[in-house]
Amino acid sequence: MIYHLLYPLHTSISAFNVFRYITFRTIYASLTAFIICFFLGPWVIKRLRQMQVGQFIREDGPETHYKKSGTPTMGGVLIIGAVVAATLLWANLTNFYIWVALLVIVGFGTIGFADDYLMQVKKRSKGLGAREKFLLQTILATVCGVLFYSHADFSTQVTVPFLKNMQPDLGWGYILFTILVVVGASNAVNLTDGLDGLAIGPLIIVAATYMVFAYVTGHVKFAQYLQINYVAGVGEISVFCGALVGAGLGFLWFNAYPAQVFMGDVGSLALGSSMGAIAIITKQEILLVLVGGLFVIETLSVIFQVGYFKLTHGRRIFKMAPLHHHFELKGWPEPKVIVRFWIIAIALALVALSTLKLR
Ligand code: 57M
Repeated sequence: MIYHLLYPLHTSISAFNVFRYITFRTIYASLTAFIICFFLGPWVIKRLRQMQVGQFIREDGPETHYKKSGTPTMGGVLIIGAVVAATLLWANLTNFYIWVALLVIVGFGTIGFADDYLMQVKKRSKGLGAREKFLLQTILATVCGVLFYSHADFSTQVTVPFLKNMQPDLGWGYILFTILVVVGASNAVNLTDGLDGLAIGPLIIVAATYMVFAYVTGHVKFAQYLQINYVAGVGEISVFCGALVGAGLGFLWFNAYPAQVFMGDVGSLALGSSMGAIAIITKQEILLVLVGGLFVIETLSVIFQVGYFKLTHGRRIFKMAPLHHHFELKGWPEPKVIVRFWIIAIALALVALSTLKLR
């Protein structure tokens, strides 16, 4: 809105020219989202406590988690609110990709909210239920896939990292591919969100990495120089990524060990799916496996553990899956697991950024 209100005035006030620049608006979207989370955080946490949205802690988990009982959850509402407000303020609202990104974060957030609400407030033990949740996620991701597919400027070719000449065209199959990426990413983040700051830290790193990809993909000269596909309008997604980074940092302030609030499914599903949608929009779809590699590792640990557990009638590869529980049970203090996982996430993001030059 600020862009639409103030940029047109640049003809009389030349300083307002600055609102044209994506870089400037990205920085301010980030600061706006951070300030919203930082200042509204204590109030939201208090309200969640009053609503008795306190986390129930499973007794089959690591013992160190018992003391977390009663920590308010559903802090994701704060993150989503901050991202949406900052994006509406600083982005160009005539941009198609911005609206898809907002649809994804609000839509998946609503599914997560329903799940949390049924579980935490209505005290229904299983929330929405795995099948209902998966069906709703698939429907929403299909809508996104159809939106991309029917958008004239959007290519259904997939970018394969390191191989610039290999770009398979999936045609309508791109809709199925979108479902896989968006639903997969949202569930991967959900699985990872099991220690203080464990999910939000890498999410900030992923958003910052894709902020760079979005900017260069939407910039004719940079795209040409880096030999990546230029996609008109995608640069605007850096504003959304900036808002995610700012909101993530603001939330981390309260979610840092020992956490005063958890994000809940409302946060994990919304942020994970946004990550998937951004990877699709920037045409760096497969690279998400590397940028968000930590989430992939956590998910694989669950797949292997559950598979092995079933095949061997109760034997395990890890002490407990997802992987963070394994290290906790090995006796690593929680902050050590968290910070080491962040370090891995940063290293993976750096490798992913290097693909801009390695192709
Ligand atoms: C939800 N939820 C956290 C919080 C957060 C198939 C199976 C592997 C699925 C998996 C599962 O259910 N995962 C999805 C994970 C929970 O956090 C809440 O959930 C939201 C995210 N959806 O925002 O509201 C707990 O995580 C801890 N937490 C923090 N800090 C945070 O910032 O400490 C969360 C955020 C919170 C809190 O303790 O209560 C969760 O872990 O439950 N299931 C599992 O992860 C279970 N694994 C398992 O059963 N493994 C088996 C195999 C054979 C399937 C095995 O390895 O033997 C474990 N989860 C727990 N206890 N809590 C098992 C034991």
